Parts: sequence; structure tokens; C-alpha cells
Amino acid sequence: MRIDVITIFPELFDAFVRTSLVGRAAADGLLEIAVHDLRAHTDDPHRSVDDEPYGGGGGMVMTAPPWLAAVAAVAAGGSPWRILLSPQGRTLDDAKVRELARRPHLLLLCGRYEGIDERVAQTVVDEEISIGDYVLAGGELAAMVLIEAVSRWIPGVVGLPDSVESDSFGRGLLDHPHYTRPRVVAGLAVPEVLLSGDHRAIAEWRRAEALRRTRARRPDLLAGGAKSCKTSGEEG
Ligand code: 4HQ
Repeated sequence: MRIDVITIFPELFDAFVRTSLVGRAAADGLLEIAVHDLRAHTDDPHRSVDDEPYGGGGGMVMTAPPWLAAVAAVAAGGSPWRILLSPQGRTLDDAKVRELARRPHLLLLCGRYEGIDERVAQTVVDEEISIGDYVLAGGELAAMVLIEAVSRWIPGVVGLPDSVESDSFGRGLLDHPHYTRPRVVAGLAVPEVLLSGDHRAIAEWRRAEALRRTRARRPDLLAGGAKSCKTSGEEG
């Protein structure tokens, strides 16, 4: 998979693309990430990328020409799925993440200020995506969230295929609790069943805990009809 990013702050991605899961995926040749500076596609001496909004009001708006030039240059020779990170987009969820992970090439547009001239979205964007109902200063962190979530679904990136599927949302449920050494922390012991060596009992306990926590914390996930949640009379 290849992911291109266009931003006025390419340096924000430096540590991110070299570290942890994403860095390893890149090192292993499973994911190629290229970050491009929007200002390379300006033609004035000040390399300006913003201007005052038509209609007045506060703040500045990113102008269309650098974006059109940058998208054309980055997309040249390929046909990336072009995504604008924006609060006006559809909210990212597990289904969307999996869908995006099946695409061979993404191009992420990260805006700043009040946003980008609407004609960019109208002409060179395939889809607008939001990572949640709150306002960031720019699309860069949203792009990193999307990249990290998508990367986990690229075959070979997460060591055990099972752990991708069984993580939160893999089964349409929240995750069960996890424990490691020491056996007692702040007076709290690890649940006995996890020390029993009875793998069937452990699997049942984990599923019951996942279901119980989902009912308590995110009943909206169950209302939608979770994949392994067809039993209705069960409670932890
Ligand atoms: N942004 N999900 C871009 C966001 C955002 C979000 C704020 C992105 C402002 C210009 N992006 N601009 N939420 O809040 O993706």
C-alpha cells in the first residue's frame, strides 16, 4: 500500500512514519508513505497558501491553486483515492478503516486555518473523512490517526492476524480487560480464571466481559447488531 500526504507541516510526520507499527510496516516494505510540502506548489516568493475569506469573517482560508497543483503532481502516474480530512466528512469507523485498507493507494489532504477553498473538495477530492466531532487545528493528526488505523489491516503488518480481528470492533464489541504480572496490583488480584489454564473457560470469560462492558459503556454498538452477539440472554 502507498499513502501520500499533502501538508504545510511535513515535519509533523517525521517521527510518526519512522516509529512503531507504521515505521515497521514501512521498513518491511508493506507500506510506503510519502509526505509532500504544499508550499512546494506555490509560485509566489512568499509561498503563500492562504487568503481572506470571501464574505468576510474571521480567519484565513487555504487557496485552491497550490492544492490543485499539489494533488495533480502527487497523483501523476497513479490514481490514488483522494481523502480530505475535515469535520464535515463522514466519521471514521472500523468499517471505513477496513474499506480504506483494501485500496492500494491513498492521498491525504491536510488543511489548516479555517479550511480549504471549497472548490478543492469539489474537484480533486473523492471523499471527506472526519475522525470525530471536535475541532483540530489541522488535518495532520487526523491523517495520522487514519494511517495508523488503516495500517493494522494491511496483511503482515500486525504479527498475529487473529489479534487484528479480535481487538475492539473486530467482533463488533469492546475489548475484554487485559492483565499481566504482577498478580496483585494495589490490592487487586488477577481474575482466577485467567490463571486456571482452562482455555475454554478463559475464552468464555473474555467474551462475557467484552459483552458486559459493551452493554455498560457502548450499548449503541449492540443495537446495530454485533457479529458474535446473536445470543440475547447472556450477561457477565
Ligand atoms: N480539522 N477530523 C482540518 C478537524 C478534523 C477532524 C480542523 C481538519 C480544521 C482545517 N479533521 N481543518 N475533526 O477538526 O478530521
